[in-house]
Amino acid sequence: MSTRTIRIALSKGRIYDETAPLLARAGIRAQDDPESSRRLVIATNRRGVELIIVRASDTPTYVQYGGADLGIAGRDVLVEHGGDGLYQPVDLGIAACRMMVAARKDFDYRLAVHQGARLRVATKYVRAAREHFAAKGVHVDIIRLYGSMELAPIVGLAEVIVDLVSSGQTLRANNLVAVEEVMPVSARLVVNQAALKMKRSQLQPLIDAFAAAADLGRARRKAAR
Ligand code: PRT
Ligand code: MG
Repeated sequence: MSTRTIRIALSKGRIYDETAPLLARAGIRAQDDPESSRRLVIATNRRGVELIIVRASDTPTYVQYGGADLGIAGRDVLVEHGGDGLYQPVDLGIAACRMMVAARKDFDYRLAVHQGARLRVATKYVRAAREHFAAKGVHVDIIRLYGSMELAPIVGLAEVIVDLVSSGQTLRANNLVAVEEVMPVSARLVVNQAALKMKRSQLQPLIDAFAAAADLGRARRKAAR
């Protein structure tokens, strides 16, 4: 059987930083550093395996339409995308954080919810936010932003935000507090469903290698705690 090139879609920054060790454990090393290179297609030490560098929120789209066979994307990004055409076989446990509802310290979120107040919610996670508040029976007006959500409650654009929190420093620096969890977030391996059928013999070993590398990473993090 002829071998076809396998493309893996990744974003720079924390996804690449935390994926590189998993790739290394799977025997894959990038020939250029995506952080410093301007190349968007990066060869690896493995013939027939290349990395493509995309915007984090574009990863599921590249994989859905077959621009890449595999990709690594945060659960936050996958929920907003919807997951059509994607198989999600492995939670890699990397780039972990929590999606939270946050508000100004002087805003009584519980009371507002209890009183049935209509809340303005500023977020780039429109779908996740809508589903979260609908499940709680809270009426909301979603205000879509593309970044710096923390500013919205400060200037009165919204009562609350839905954003990712890891250390909590960004919230603290802006006098905001997390009031509720929307979901825990970590990065998942995603696979193009059609590619998995057509290139199963090439893709399955890679998927298995990612799963084993993720298990090892999880065991190491557990031992370090
Ligand atoms: O920057 P760009 O618009 O290209 O995309 P992106 O911001 O989605 O990409 P990137 O590389 O910043 O994040 C990629 C993925 O990392 C996200 O999709 C998440 O799944 C995951 N991740 C894990 C995070 C964080 N932790 C995180 N803390 N993504 C973003 N943040 C941001 C958060 O939005 C907030 O502004 O960091 C800030 C809070 O951090 P703390 O430490 O101050 O709490
Ligand atoms: Mg970012």
